[in-house]
Amino acid sequence: MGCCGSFQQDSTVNPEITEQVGFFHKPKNITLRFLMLGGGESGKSTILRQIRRLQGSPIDQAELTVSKAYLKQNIIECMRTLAIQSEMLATVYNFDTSVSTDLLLIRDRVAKLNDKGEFTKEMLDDFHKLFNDKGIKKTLEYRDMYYIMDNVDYVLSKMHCIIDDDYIPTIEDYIHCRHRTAGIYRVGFTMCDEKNDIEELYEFIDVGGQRSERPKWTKILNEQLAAVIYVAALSAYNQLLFEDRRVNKLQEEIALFGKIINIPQFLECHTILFLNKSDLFKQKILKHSIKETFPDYHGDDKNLEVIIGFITKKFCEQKKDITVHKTIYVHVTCATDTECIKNMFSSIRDIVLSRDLITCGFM
Ligand SMILES: Nc1nc2c(ncn2[C@@H]2O[C@H](COP(=O)(O)OP(=O)(O)O)[C@@H](O)[C@H]2O)c(=O)[nH]1
Ligand SMILES: [Mg+2]
Repeated sequence: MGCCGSFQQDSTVNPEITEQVGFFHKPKNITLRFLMLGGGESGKSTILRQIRRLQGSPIDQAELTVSKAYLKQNIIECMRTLAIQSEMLATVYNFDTSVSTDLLLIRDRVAKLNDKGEFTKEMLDDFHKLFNDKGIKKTLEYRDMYYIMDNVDYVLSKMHCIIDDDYIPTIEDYIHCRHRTAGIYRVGFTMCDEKNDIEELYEFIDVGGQRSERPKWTKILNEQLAAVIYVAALSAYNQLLFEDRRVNKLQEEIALFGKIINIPQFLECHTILFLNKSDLFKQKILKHSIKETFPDYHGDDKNLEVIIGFITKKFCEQKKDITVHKTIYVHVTCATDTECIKNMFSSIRDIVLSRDLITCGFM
């Protein structure tokens, strides 16, 4: 792989200097535009942050600083959820999730917090005491029974640093920070091949995934795309949709994929399916059988490979017109793992370049 840089860096190249140093050979341009689609919280923005981190579209200090406010909100929201659920699980299911009596007042205080409010040192004290309580630890173990953000372990393990006034979030913090995407967000960067004769201009389009955000997707249907990247969370197989607690999240992702793959404007571009959150999926499958969601699964409910094959088939069966030849490229990913996204990026680059170079007559 050759050089890379952001679009902004490119526009500052001075043509005179370029000529003096003898770059008479101007690379050909190829634009590769990717549209990232999928339900809310499937991991689209996390994947894009990883790609930016890896491909020289720098994440600057200002962005990291902004993420601090969201990390604080994430911590408050997670602690509030744990406080509410510890009481709920104990009352409704008689689970051993109640906090010790000396923490009852703190639990009630935390259960009433507003995540948009200020994060004070007193709150950190409350969180610290509560988080070390046996009942709250048990509540976290039952996390599949209620909604809590997937970054809960990460943000709570860092709460002491994040509250510090002088602390600037690291790139790793930024990757794990949950901030709901609203609208349409574009990221661009350039790369050259080894011989420096083809300049690849990449553009990734990220969108909000919640039902309320989806009508905005029509604005981008007519863009010239190299590929649609559809991100679905494998770990959602036993979760309910945030927007409608009657709907299974993975079933909704499969149905949504069906709507997207059959849109006529997308028939000409590549379709890449990321089955994401494989780390959470691996842990979960040991405790909850896939048969609870898919009674038509008759295989071994601990065999990851077979289960993933079954889920992949569910997605691929959504293509309605069997006369249209279309390969769906499937990758199992963990968006918080940088190495995994590095391999995935190199493989999607291979997929789109081999076809685009053929159609451009370079091969
Ligand atoms: N453990 C784990 N968490 C993930 C993974 N991908 C995303 N997340 C977390 O899931 C939450 C939602 O991710 P985000 O990228 O905002 O989803 P989006 O709504 O599709 O853009 C965030 O808290 C991420 O840190 C993954 O592969 N594994
Ligand atoms: Mg997002």
